[in-house]
Amino acid sequence: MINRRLILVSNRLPFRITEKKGEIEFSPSSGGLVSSIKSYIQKTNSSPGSNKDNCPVWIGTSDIAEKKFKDRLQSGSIFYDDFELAPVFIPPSTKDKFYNGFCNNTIWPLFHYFPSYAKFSDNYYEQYVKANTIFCEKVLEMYKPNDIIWIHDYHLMLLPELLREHLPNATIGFFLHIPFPSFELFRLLPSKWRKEILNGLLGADLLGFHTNDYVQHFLKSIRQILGFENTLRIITTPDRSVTVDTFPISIDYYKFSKASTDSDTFNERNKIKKRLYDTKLIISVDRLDYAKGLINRLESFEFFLEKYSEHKRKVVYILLVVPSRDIITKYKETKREIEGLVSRINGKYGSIDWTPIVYQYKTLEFKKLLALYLAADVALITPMRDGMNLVAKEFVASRTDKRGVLILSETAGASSELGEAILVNPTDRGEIAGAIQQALSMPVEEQTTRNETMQKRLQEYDVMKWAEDFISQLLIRKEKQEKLKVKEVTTQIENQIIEHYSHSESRLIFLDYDGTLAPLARLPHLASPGGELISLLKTVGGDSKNEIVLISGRPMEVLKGWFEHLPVSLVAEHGAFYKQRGVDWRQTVPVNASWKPSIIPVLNLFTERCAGTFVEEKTLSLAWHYRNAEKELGFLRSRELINALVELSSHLDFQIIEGNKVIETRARGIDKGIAASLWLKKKQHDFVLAIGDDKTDEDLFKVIPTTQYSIRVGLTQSVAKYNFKQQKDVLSFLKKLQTRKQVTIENHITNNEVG
Ligand code: GDG
Repeated sequence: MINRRLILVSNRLPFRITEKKGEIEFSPSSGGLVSSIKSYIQKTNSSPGSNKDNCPVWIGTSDIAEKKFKDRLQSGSIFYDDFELAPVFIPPSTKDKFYNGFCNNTIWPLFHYFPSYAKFSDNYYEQYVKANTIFCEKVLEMYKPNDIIWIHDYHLMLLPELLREHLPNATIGFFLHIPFPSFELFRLLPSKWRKEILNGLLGADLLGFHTNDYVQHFLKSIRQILGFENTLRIITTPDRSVTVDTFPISIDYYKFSKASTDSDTFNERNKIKKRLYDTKLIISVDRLDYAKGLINRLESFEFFLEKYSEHKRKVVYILLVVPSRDIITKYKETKREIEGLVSRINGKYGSIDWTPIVYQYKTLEFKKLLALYLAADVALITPMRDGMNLVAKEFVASRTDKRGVLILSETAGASSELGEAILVNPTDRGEIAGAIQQALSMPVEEQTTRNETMQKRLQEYDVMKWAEDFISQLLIRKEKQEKLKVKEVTTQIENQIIEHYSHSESRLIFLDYDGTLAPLARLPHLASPGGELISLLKTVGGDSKNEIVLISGRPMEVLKGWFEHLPVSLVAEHGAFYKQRGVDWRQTVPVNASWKPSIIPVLNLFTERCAGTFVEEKTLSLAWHYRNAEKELGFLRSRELINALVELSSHLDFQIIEGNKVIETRARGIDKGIAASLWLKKKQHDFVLAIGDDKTDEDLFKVIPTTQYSIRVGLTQSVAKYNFKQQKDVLSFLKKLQTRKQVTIENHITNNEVG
């Protein structure tokens, strides 16, 4: 049970807000989001609704004038339907360019794969920034420590980061209700905007998308544009980690499944059935939008009437289009086109007693909408692109009679969960016509089986579960993120480690080489150890209580040449080979290197394509270095190389590791952690320390006991306990460790002598 307040932020407040006789009136929303949050609050709060301090806050705009709201607000906050409502007011000059401009004339078409409809206007973007800033101010005004902030949708993609700047520790989630497009489309946004949008989103702790495809598209854009790597679905930025995951939104299943038991709804359904007599009914319900595929759908229906002419006079298509954004030119044009097509098809095929398409451009009362779902034989939902599409889910859920066939576009997010529908390509008129024919003649048993399976799935993950899942994941991720936070080594921490070191008898110290003991060099051979380091290793390694392990990605030969004469043990190739002090080299675990010949040509190709890069071949790994390439090109090629390698890694036995300006491939089953465990298991040590600077050292840090010490060089997020600011801090710390020990011993001796 958590009793943390929830702040929801969306472009619009999710209630109907009207003005009657100068007074503002609220009426309930039929949207699933409100009921899901209410259900979540009931489940998680000990006293839902009764405690106004803890009731969820909803921040958003409304069409009611600011002055009216202000009059109402003078009497305190607005509480409605168990929510505290906090209206945001965006000046008209900003609102139009923000909402109709950037949101719906740039982002919406681009994210729905209509790039040619997208307008790229600086002024639109400026107003988008401004509107997000106004939202930010409102959230800051409402925010209380410990609140959970959940931001919704493409209107507010800059808001997470704007908030993060003011509230560095806040818990912030973001959910995108529309598709996240492939990188090739996203990159069409001007550089500044696309970077700012991605950085804006990364201000959140958890980012939710409807489908795995959208998650993958987003991760690729992050890699290509910002250069931040991800491990599975966790993105590592220089100072934080952000989780990206799939949360397919759903509906209030119960509300729709009980529809048929409501007498008004059922009477309405019967009225429709009676009017149609024995004519079959096809329905569709969409907001007016070119992305909903209405034009292709109408053409497909026409094609159906032509090709399967036996259905003429035996089928009616009710096309319900809900008014939306009709001041935007493309929407106006779509409406005109729909109306032209409807009238042409009706004119061509209709007769006095039969109109093939019944077109309505309006919003239906909720019960009438349900009646339509219940009366339909076929629901024809064929968007060109749709984040999810709730109508498809609502239709299936409402059919407790298990009848009715759903035809659904494969490009709607909902198709990932509704595989028992007849899935179609929304551009393929022949396929859609065939699907209508198949649906109209589908045996009742088959309809029942398909619907039952889909209903079960929808019931299991309804919108209540969706909200619960998102919020609980957000809290879990936040907790994990805290553990990864950068914690710089302070004098106090240094002293504590030195103190522990001084009083220990058996010490194990793992030290990475490049970037840790020596600064990173332009070329690997230029980073040879200097005299100061060699003498330090001699002293520290020469202490009989110490076992020093130099653990590096370098090949055996290099480590041999540089360190074999010193009192240290060595680990080469990220753990593939090791050499215990005074003993010969050994291979850590038997692994397979048969993948190498397939990878070498790929790396060579990238070397040819990018001047200054080179391939380093080791026994069980290959490294492509791009430190000396032109910065932008090197980075771009490194992203392309990762993508090429990711594909190959699905059928070859190697893993990809991204280091500092190097992409490395190495045999699966070896890492620095596995090698370090050999030492940790061999003997009990009362002091363990590991220092490293790179991603590959994270495996090492993970195996260091929690009571001991791990330090990552650089103020980067890490599983290591602490961070050093820079490489040169390592040597000075090692020196302090050594000297302090001597000082302590000397003091001890002196004190004894005096005593
Ligand atoms: C966006 C994404 C994603 C429709 N007509 C009437 C009416 N509706 C209700 C439906 C449904 C909702 O409106 C439409 O939801 P969709 O999901 O189909 O589409 P968008 O509005 O584009 O929503 C979409 C969604 O966000 C959620 O994340 O699925 O992909 O584009 O609930 O029932 N309701 C009433 N009368 C109508 O005439 N009462």
